[in-house]
Order: sequence, then C-alpha cells, then structure tokens
Amino acid sequence: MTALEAKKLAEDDMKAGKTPKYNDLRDWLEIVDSMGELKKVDGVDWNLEMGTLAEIFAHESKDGPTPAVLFDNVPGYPKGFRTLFAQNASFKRMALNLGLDMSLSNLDLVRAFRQKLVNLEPIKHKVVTKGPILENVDSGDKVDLLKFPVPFMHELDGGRFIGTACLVTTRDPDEGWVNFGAYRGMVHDAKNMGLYISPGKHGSIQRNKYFERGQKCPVIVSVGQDPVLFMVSGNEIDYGVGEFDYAGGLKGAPIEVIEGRSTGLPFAANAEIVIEGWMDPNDRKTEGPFGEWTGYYASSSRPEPVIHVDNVYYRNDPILCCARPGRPPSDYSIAKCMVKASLIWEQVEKAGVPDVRGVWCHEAGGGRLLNIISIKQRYPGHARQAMLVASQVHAGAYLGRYVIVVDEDIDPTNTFDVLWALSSRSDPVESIEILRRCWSGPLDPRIHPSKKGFNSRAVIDACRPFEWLKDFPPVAESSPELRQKIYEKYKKVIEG
Ligand SMILES: Cc1cc2nc3c(=O)[nH]c(=O)nc-3n(C[C@H](O)[C@H](O)[C@H](O)COP(=O)(O)O)c2cc1C
Ligand SMILES: [Mn+2]
Repeated sequence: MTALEAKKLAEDDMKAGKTPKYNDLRDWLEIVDSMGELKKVDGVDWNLEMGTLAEIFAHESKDGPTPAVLFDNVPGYPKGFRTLFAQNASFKRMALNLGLDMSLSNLDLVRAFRQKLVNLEPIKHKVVTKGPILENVDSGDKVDLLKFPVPFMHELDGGRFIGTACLVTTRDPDEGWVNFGAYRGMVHDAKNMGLYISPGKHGSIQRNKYFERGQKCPVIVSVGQDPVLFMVSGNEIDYGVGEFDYAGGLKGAPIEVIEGRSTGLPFAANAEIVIEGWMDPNDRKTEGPFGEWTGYYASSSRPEPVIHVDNVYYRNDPILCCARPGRPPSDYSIAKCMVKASLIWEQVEKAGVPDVRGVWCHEAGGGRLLNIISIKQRYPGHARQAMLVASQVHAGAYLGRYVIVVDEDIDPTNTFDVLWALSSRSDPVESIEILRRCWSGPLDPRIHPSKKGFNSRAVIDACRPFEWLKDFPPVAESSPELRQKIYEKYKKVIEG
C-alpha cells in the first residue's frame, strides 16, 4: 500500500469513528496531521529554539491539546533531517498508539487501557534481515552523531541530548532477556555519547552485571521509532518482561527487528535512527545537567558511562524523536500520567486488591510524585492496603511522594474533588502513614545531594472511615433524580 492509500484508509476509518491502524512513524504522522494535531515548522534552530518553541506549545496551547511538532529545514542541516517533539502529548494520540477509542479521555481512557492490559499477552518479536532502517549505515570513521539536528534544549543544559524519546536496549548477560528503557543520552562528540540511568532501572541492573565482571556492555539506542515503543520504553514494565514483546502484545503483532552488526542486539526494522556501540566499565565522562521531569535540575552532572559508537543506522530523511522534559506540563507528562495510572491499577489488582475504581497520577507530580487511587471500600483495612500497595508496585515505587486513596464517588482525575475528599474525609493524625527509606534517586529535588537515593512517602487515607461509612455525614447535594427532574423542567433557563 502506498503512503497516500494508507492515509485515505486512515481518514475513512476516522470518519466512521474507528481508530486507524498505522505501520510506522511515517504513517502515524500522516494520521496525526489529518487529526489536526501536527504542527510542521520550518527553519527553527537546534540551539535553544526547538526546545523553547516546544515549551511554548505545551504551556500555551489554549484551544486543544499540545500538538506534535515536526521541525524541518533546520539551519545547517539538509532538508528532510527532521526532529519530532511532543509526539504523545494528547489523549487522542495515545488512543491512536494503543488502538483504543479516540473519543476517550481522562479516566475513561485509563479504564480502557487497563482493560486491555488485563488480557495482554506479550508477542515474541520477529527477527528479519531487511527494513527501511538499513537504508543508510555509517560505521567506524563515518560515524557522526551530529549529522542529525540534535537539540540543545534549555539554557542550563550541559550539552546536546540525542537520547530523550529513546529506547536504550541491553541484554541481561545471565538471563538473556532484552530490556529497553528511555534513559537520557548526551552527545560528547561525533563518536561518543553519555548515558544516564538511575539506580534500580533495568538497564542499570543489566549494565552492572557486565561491569562487575570487567566486561564491556553492548547497547543499542534507538532515537526515532513508532510512538508506542517510546510509550513502553518510558514506563515501568515488570522485571524480566522484554519490552519488544510487550509492545508486540499491545500492537497485536510481533515487532519486526533487525540484529545489530556489532552487538547482535535488536532494533525495529522500521525505526528512523539507531545507534549501536559498547560501554567500557573503565570509561566515564561528565554527563548532564539536563532538565528533568520533576521540573528541576536535581541530578546535576557527574561521571557516567560512555557509549563508543560503532554504527549508526538511519532511514532516508530521518526523524529524530525528542521529548522535552522540564517543569510540567512537559512533552510527555500527560502520556506518563495516563500510562502510569493504567499500569498501577493493573499491578495493584494483580497484587490482590479488590474493587479499584480508578487511578490517576497527577501531571503536576510528573506522573510519579502525586498519585490517587479510588476504591469501593469492602472491609476494614481495605483503604490502607490499596494505598500502601499503590505506593510500592513497580509502576508506582520509583520517586513517589504522596499517594491518596479516595472513595468510589471521587473521580481521581478531578483535582477539585480529590482535594475536597482530602479536606473533608481525612484526619491527619489517623489518616497519614509515613514510609521511610523508599526508592528514590538523584533526580529528587527535595532530597539533599548528600542523602539522595532514599526518600519518604506520605500515604493518605481520604476515604470515609470504614466503620463509620453508613453514618458518615451525608453529602449536601441534590439527588441525581431531583437534579435530572429540575434540569428537564428548566432546560431553557440552564441552556440559555
Ligand atoms: C522522556 C523520558 C526520559 C527519561 N529519562 C530517564 C533517564 O535519563 N534515566 C532514567 O533512569 N530514567 C529515565 N526515564 C524513566 C525510565 O524510562 C522509566 O523508568 C522506564 O520504566 C525505565 O525502563 P525499565 O523499567 O526497563 O528500567 C525517562 C522516561 C521518559 C519518558
Ligand atoms: Mn524493563
């Protein structure tokens, strides 16, 4: 099928209220353009201009969601060498990625995704030998990371970051499974880049196994690909589950991968730009600072392992995918909230907590620091169980701060209602538990640099006390029946 035919098919699907299927990032961009959610901007400089413009779109898009932004004709670069920002910054685009109903948003979209997760079976990736990513391969002396218009995003950054919306792929040397995560990557020079992985992340655990034996760690960094792969990369999938196979499960078909020439590690056959190399245990170089999802520069800079690049693979007219971090809303904060909420919901239920009615990870907390879980209380202790488990399942454990549990009448995505429940149903001395020495990391802005690694949590029970449920002061508002009746009667007045 030609690109034009694919676009026509997608438009027909959307007219019929169906979510179109797409094959690769190129098809995806055509669809997003038809949806009216793509901005194409020419002539913007990689040095501070792209980052600032993306920030303005994220903070000031008044009519509708933050658009995806495709930059072309970057000064100093050939036409067609593009960058894409904010790919997943709307509910509609996330629904497109996941094959879910594109009219859903907020808790409805979280519910639909969580439903999909309940039946999700990973599908093993398929190794192929051909694909558009092999259109160009630069090796050895020809390697030049700055061949692509890598942005310098914010004024206080320490360099140009090529790895933001990326898949850093490694293999466990003992267990054999292939992991990928979004870990930031800074260009040191044409042939070397730095990588920052927080302690405890799967990529860090795997890399340490090589380093502890004095071995080099093979690595592939994909920096342009199907948005669903980035979504999987940047969120906590269970330890031991290969993210390519998980993404295949989401797409309902195996991800086709090619094996790298020097490492044998897999990358998507239809990716845009892929970097392959090795990290030497004895070679570290200052990495950072870089703006972080919390909205600060807390991890600053420190020596981190360097990737010595053997090969760079790229499509003709390659698209470098970028995710601008920083003070929320960022390029990926809304996507993170939606995905994390769905994952936490699924993981809390898997851990045996019944009757969860909703989960939301607030965007102001970057999808981690302020999480809310809503339950229908069934027994004494149910609320405590839900909030404690939500604070420690894999998707909720890293760098959390507050978890609030609310009753089923509170929509966790509705901040006003959550604050109302917190204000009116919690009693600080009885309702707040403090957990100490939990999983944090260098990015935590509130932990002093000398104490980073651990943090504390407040988990807050903002449910009506269970033993008092029946007699708790009734809510002062009209019943739904009366409300409906009065609405009908005074429809003209109400609707003007
Ligand atoms: C845009 C973006 C950038 C990220 N940057 C980093 C990073 O630099 N270092 C890091 O450890 N985690 C980073 N993360 C978070 C990880 O990608 C996330 O925790 C993921 O689950 C890691 O994969 P893993 O669970 O396989 O370790 C980032 C996430 C996103 C969405
Ligand atoms: Mn993982």
